[in-house]
Formats: sequence, C-alpha cells, structure tokens
Amino acid sequence: MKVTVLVGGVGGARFLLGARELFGATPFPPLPDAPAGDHEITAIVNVGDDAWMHGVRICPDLDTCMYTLGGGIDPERGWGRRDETWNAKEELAAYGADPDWFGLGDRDLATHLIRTQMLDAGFRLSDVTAALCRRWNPGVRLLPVTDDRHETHVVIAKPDGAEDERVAIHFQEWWVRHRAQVPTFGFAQVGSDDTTPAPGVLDAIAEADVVLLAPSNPVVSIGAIVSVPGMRSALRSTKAKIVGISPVIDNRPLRGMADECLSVIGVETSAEAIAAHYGARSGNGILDGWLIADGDRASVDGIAIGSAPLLMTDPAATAQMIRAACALVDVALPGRNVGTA
Ligand code: FO1
Repeated sequence: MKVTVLVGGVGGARFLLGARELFGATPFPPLPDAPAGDHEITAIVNVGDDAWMHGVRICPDLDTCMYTLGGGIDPERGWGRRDETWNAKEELAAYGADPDWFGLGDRDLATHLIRTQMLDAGFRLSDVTAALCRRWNPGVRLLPVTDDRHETHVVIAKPDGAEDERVAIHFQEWWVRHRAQVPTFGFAQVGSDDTTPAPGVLDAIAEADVVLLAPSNPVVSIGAIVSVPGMRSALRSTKAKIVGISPVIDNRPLRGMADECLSVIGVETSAEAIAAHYGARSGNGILDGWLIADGDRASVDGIAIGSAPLLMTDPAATAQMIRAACALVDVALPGRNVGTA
C-alpha cells in the first residue's frame, strides 16, 4: 500500500510514529535498488513555519518529524533536540543579536548549519531533507510540500501603533514571541510567486491508496500545505480516499494553538466546523472521511464521519486510530497485527 500523510509539527510527527508502527518502516533516503516493501509511507510536510534566523534556515516541521522518527526529539517540548544546551543562544543574546526569543539549541544548530550550507550550494530543500535523513533514518519518506519559500506570516495590530495600524510578522514571532496573544487579523503565505509542489509530492498524492490528514493545525499546518498551488486540485482528483483525523478532543485542541488560529479565520473550534472548513470532496473540499474523538459529534454532507479514541498515547494507540480512519473510507489494510492491540 502507498500511504500519503499531510503533516505539520508535533502532532503530525507523533501521528507518523503510529503510521510507521502500522505499516512498517519505509527506507528514507531510499536504499539503492532495494525491492519495494509491502507499504510505502510518504509524509508531505508543512514548510510554512520555516524561517531565516541568525543566518541559518530553520525548518521546524521537517525537523520535528525527522527528530521524532529518528529518536532525537526532546520528548517534553516535542520540538528540538533531547539533551540540548543553549550556549549559542545565550552568546547571541549577549551580543544583543535578534531574535533572542527563539529557542535555538546548540545541537539543533548543527542541523540548520548543514541545511544552510547545502541550500547555499544549490541543493533543493527536498535534497537537503533526504541528506539529513541519512543520519536520522526516520523510516518514513519526508517531503517538504514545496522546495520554494512559502512562509506563513501573520497580520497583527502594530504593537504601540495607531488603532487601525497593522503589521505582518513571521509565524514564529507570532507563535513563540507573542504566543498568539496579540490582536490578529489574518495569515498569508509569503515566498515565491511561482511556488510549486516539491518533486514527488503530486505523485505521492496521485498514486496513493489512501491519503491521511494528520491531526495537525488545520490552518497553519494543513491549510499552509494545501495552499501550495496545485495541491488542492491534486487532492480533489486522486483516486485515493482522503480521510482526516480531527485535531480536537471534546472540541478543544490537545496542544498548540489551533483554536487561536481557527478563530482568526472565523472557524469554530469543533470537530464539525473543522470538517466543514476542509469540505467534502463531493463538494469543492478535500475530505471523504473524518475521524473524530469518541464523544464529539459532527455531521457534514458528503463526509463519512467515524469516531475513535484520538489520544496518541503511544505508537500502537495511534496505529489503531489509523486503522479506524482507513476502515471509515473502506480502505482494506493487509492483515498486519499491531502490537497487542
Ligand atoms: N516553539 C516554541 O514554543 N518556542 C521555541 O523557542 C521554539 C524553538 C524552536 C526551534 C527549532 C524548532 O525546530 C522548533 C522550535 N519551536 C519552538 C517550535 C516551532 O515554533 C514550531 O513551528 C511550532 O511548534 C509549530 O509547529
């Protein structure tokens, strides 16, 4: 089976642990002339959080997926490296170098230095990601949705500006420095005029047996991915069934600030409203199925709704969620037993 997953940061990375548990590892980078395994998992990863800081290119969602799957993630934070130190960050702050509010770890910095060197040498982000994965062996094919700049910027009330004065800041400043606690008026994808999906992305959708939308932030993760030109039409035309997993339980996000983001675009933070926001593929949306948490409710024309426990307590639990999501859209899974479940 070819399984394609649209993912953002922390929640998406945890979801991929379950996908790998259920379908088995996909060698990435691919092993030269190795026979294809039973299943292939391709993650299409958000690049809207990516930023230039202190002269290096930081790709939070790609790194969170790579570190989480590769065993290098800090389990408490959910981002950055375990056993991290912050000497470079402190030294930069001592020089008064901005930004001083972003957690740039010493171990993490090595990843950004390698990535920046390779980008400067002319490699595409997708090539860089594959090269970094030679060390981390995530067991899932990680593709940036695009190799082009497609950053999420946020329109806010200009701090100590006039009443109706607005300013656009990078998503990271909104998320990390302001914690979304400033009057916010919208999101915009900023980057190149001719943004196109990265190599392999459209094929991963067209050739999939099932496409999964991870329980990532519907606006700044899934929304940013689908905003890349060509993505929405690829999703609407694939023969694969598309099923999303709700990012809320009891209509509240588990972590992150999906509620803050949803309210900015005028969507209620509920399983039903998010499904309606994605829309049914029989309409002009992208969903065939929507798996919601036990106890939540949703009813959207054209979308098959199912419920299951949605706490990703461990990869086996997440694997069960994915089984339920596939069953919801009648995607038969080969009889691979997961753990003791
Ligand atoms: N998130 C924070 O809340 N504070 C930070 O200082 C921070 C630093 C950071 C450094 C590298 C990295 O890959 C991720 C980092 N994140 C941090 C998470 C980042 O802001 C992500 O974009 C969000 O978690 C959304 O996925």
